[in-house]
Amino acid sequence: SNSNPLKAAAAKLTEALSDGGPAEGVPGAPSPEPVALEEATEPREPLPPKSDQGAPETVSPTGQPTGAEPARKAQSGAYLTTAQGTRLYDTDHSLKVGPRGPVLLQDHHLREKIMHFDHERIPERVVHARGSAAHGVFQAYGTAENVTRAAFLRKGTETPVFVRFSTVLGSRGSADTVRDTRGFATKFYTEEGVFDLVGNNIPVFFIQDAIKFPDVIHAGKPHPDREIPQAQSAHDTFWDFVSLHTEAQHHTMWNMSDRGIPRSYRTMEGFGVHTFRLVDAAGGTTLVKFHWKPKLGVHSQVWEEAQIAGGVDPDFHRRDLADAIEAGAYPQWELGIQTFPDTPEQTFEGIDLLDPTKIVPEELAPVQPIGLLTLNRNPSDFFAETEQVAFHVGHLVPGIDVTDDPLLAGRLFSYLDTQITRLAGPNFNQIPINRPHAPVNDMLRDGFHQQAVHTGVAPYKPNSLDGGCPFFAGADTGAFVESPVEVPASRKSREAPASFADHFSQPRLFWLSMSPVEREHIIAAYTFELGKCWSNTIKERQLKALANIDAELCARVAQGLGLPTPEASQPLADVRPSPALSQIGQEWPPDGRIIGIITDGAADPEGVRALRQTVLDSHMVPLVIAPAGGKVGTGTEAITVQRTFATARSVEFDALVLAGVPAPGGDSYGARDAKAVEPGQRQTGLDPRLLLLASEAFRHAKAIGGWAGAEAVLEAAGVPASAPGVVLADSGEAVLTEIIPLLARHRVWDRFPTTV
Ligand code: HDE
Repeated sequence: SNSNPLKAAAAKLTEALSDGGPAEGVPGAPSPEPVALEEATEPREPLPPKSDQGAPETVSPTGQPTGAEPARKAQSGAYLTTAQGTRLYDTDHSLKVGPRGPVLLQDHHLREKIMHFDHERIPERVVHARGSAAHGVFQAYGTAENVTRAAFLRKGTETPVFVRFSTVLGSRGSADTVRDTRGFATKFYTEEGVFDLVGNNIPVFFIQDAIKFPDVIHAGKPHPDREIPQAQSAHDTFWDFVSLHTEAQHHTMWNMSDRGIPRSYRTMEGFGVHTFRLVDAAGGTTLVKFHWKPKLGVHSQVWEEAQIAGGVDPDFHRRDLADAIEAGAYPQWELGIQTFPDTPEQTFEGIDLLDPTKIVPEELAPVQPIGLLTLNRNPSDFFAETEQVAFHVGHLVPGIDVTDDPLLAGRLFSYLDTQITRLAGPNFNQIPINRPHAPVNDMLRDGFHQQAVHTGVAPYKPNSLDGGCPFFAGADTGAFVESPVEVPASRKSREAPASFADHFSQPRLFWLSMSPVEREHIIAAYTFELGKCWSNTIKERQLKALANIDAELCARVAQGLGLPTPEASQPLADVRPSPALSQIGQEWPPDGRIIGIITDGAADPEGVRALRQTVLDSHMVPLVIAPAGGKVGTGTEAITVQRTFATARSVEFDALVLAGVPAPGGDSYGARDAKAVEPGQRQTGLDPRLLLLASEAFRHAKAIGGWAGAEAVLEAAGVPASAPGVVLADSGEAVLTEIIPLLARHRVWDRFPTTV
């Protein structure tokens, strides 16, 4: 109504000021009274502990509330303000001389707004740039109490956690669905300080010594001249390196297996990779490997799905994680440990525990569950939380210590160092997501982005001016005490132990542990990736490495590449397979699986509604798919269409159920949108997008079915009623009853033709 914006703003301001403006409470606990210095040269009684740096002063040095509660600082009050808190009346027009300019340099709001924008980006992580995260809780079973004194592993203890999943090679904006290793990093905010378990979804690594990390990453990243390909290993430099540097063959084999293309972050295992050393209350030590076991089982995409999802939904995993948490389907993992006696050799059954390219098969050392992780809250600010979280393998708590794995040693340096560039200074531990929940009383001072307003005059030890504060803890008062491990005397050298020289026995163990379908996938993956290489020398060299792993694997890949099959250059290792490595064979709860319910919008709306409810009652997620958006059914019973033939793609669904068709040959699923019909598909009279949905789901070995006339539609899509995992019944619920046991094994594996 008031056309003059200045006047309107002034009126608003007057109104706000007259009633004191909206109430803006300053949250946070009051900080302890500052201690006045009485006599600077006199030692005094010990000071009370300094306020926790983890919660910066809510009172400024001048005694005013600072509004320092970080999460809300930027968003308090009803009015738009400058960064200095001055209220604004316009943010759409720069200050000009008249409506056509010129723009005035004195426009402080314009300059502040643009200056801040210009600096909004921080460097992405040099590896693991693409990720997503969630908050949760870790509940300890108490089963590790006999091997570690870590307080957060005591029975019943609940510890807040923040978990970030990631791919390794791609940039921050790259697709989730690429073939790659996945990061699985967990920050435990324990009462004894932060413990970070910075793991991957693959239990071995490409290299045995940290000094090779820049080499493997330079080889895996896009080619330096054209910067392609993005986020994947299917290129010459990667295969050049791993074929020359054969200790990478084991990790590469896992990448080429289904583990390289997870179905979801919720269905990945996690591994600490290195061997760690646990310390019990009496100082006794045990060597361990950490495992995360997903409650929903380990499931992967098939390669064609991953490729399609990369195009239609590059955020496939990010969306899945956030949606599941929002829906209340909280993902869970059990933390487990494999334990080994801490002998001077640090080997177990002949396996060098300090070699990060080796696993210890679960059949030799079972994984013992020690606690449960539940992710139950999505971040509210991606940048503040997911992007700024800083993990570090050196964030350890009493009871958990490192070993001499040379890869781990390099990581212990790297994870602090990298934050100096990424988070621009040494005070990244004060960023809210990185703050310990335990009291912090360090003597680190100053530096860029210092948030704390410290008290006291003596940030050094020993001191008398601060009464000797702060004091040392002992092992009995929760100090982190390194276990006094003996280091055998030797001479300095740049060399690896002889046990690190075996590069082929474990990739062979992995290969032999796979089911026939999984072997087919591995062959196809090597053939695809090497087929993307340009240099025959590199392909031939990688085939020679495969020849040392398995003759059949090598021959099949060579055949796909059109190259001769080389002979093995050394005898093949005599290994016993580890059935635990296969993803196929076990059964898992169907919880959280996504069931697509296809309806033409007209036929049997009551049946669709009932099926949808049954899916929900079975702890799964129904998505109703119809030719167009809107509602199915009428009145209060109507249900919302969540995907249309234009937006649905098979990769999203774990199973598809097709609602009945009124009469055989009826046109209810007919192609209404003539433009959607592709040449050659017109003759069926059915919408080609529907046929694609069904045929893809069938090809990817998903359970598929329908009721009351669905058979004809499925036949037209090339889905024979007699094929395994095709369920036809009288009602949607009857179909679902038969589909649930199929989902337990994730896919209808019998549908894959296998030749190995
Ligand atoms: Fe990392 N790694 N890494 N890495 N890593 C980083 O730290 C590094 C390794 C892993 O979600 C960086 O903050 C070196 C193994 C995860 O924020 C950097 C070596 C394993 C994440 C770094 C390794 C990992 C990282 C990049 C060889 C599995 C993402 C940004 C010695 C056990 C954490 C950052 C997140 C991130 C260095 C090897 C897992 C540069 C030098 C082995 C999950 O510090």
